[in-house]
Amino acid sequence: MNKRVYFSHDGGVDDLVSLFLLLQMNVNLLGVSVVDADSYVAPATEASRKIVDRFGHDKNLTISVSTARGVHPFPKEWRLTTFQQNALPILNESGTIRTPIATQPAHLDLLQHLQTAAEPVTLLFTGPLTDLARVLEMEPQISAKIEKLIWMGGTFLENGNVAEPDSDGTQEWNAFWDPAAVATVFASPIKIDLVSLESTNNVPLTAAIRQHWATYRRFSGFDFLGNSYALVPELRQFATNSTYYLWDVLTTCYFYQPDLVKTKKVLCKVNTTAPSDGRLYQDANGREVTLAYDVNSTKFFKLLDYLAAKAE
Ligand code: AGV
Ligand code: CA
Repeated sequence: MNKRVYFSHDGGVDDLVSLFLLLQMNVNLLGVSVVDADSYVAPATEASRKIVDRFGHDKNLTISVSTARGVHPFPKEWRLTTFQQNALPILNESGTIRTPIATQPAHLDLLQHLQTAAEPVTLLFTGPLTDLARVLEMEPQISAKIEKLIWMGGTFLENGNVAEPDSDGTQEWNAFWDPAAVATVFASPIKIDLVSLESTNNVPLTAAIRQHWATYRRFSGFDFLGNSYALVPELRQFATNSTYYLWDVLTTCYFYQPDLVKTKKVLCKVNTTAPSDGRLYQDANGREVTLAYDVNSTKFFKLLDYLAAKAE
């Protein structure tokens, strides 16, 4: 298996862990871009470069930086974890960064990778869709170069994961950050796989998984997982707005091993009017997406172990 993939992430703990995991997979990772959404983009970019240096098995990659800014910014408390993750000693042992920053901003970097690709490329997005929407607006026919989009975003559940005064609580955050971008991408002919809250709600961060990573901390991949997830709260007595799930990590593992989840086809639209902007809803006249709605968590955690053990 050697899938060709371009990865766009937004610097959260599970975004950066996703980059770490992608680097352990037997795939052709063409490019990586970072968005200033669930992070601050400068430390998120530095951390990405250091992860490629430390865990990239000498892959040559450049990291591009997005100029996009959200309609509804993420809470500062969540964005701050990027500074801590970027400061982890395991990423800073050498004291220098080798992996370069791309000369072009993220949307142009993505466009160039697609234009020069000999075969269609899979897009893996674990943050908002702004840069893809920009590319589609600039060059609509570029969708022919996109094998499919795998996106961590959205939900059809009654309750999303946004708790903000200008929201009705129905949205998932990556969709809420830039609802118009979701509408632009949905209006394109691209094939879309959604890893939404339906499936990610089944994989919360727990004390048991923390303990598992701690037990194996003598291996650098597990140490990186344990230290990264030490920055965010696990599920305790009940789910709160801050409870962390393995959202992006499930999405990245689904890209590698699609049989981890159950999927179904859904016809849908996105709302772009406040206070429901960013809400997905089923509609017989909507566009088709493949929705992951359940996950085999035993298989999922087995793949995580396999990948973490491959790191050196
Ligand atoms: O909505 C999930 C998305 C994922 O891409 N992000 C976190 C993941 O990177 C936003 C988010 C929702 N709830 C959060 C989030 C929380 N409690 N902490 C940090 N980020
Ligand atoms: Ca994310």
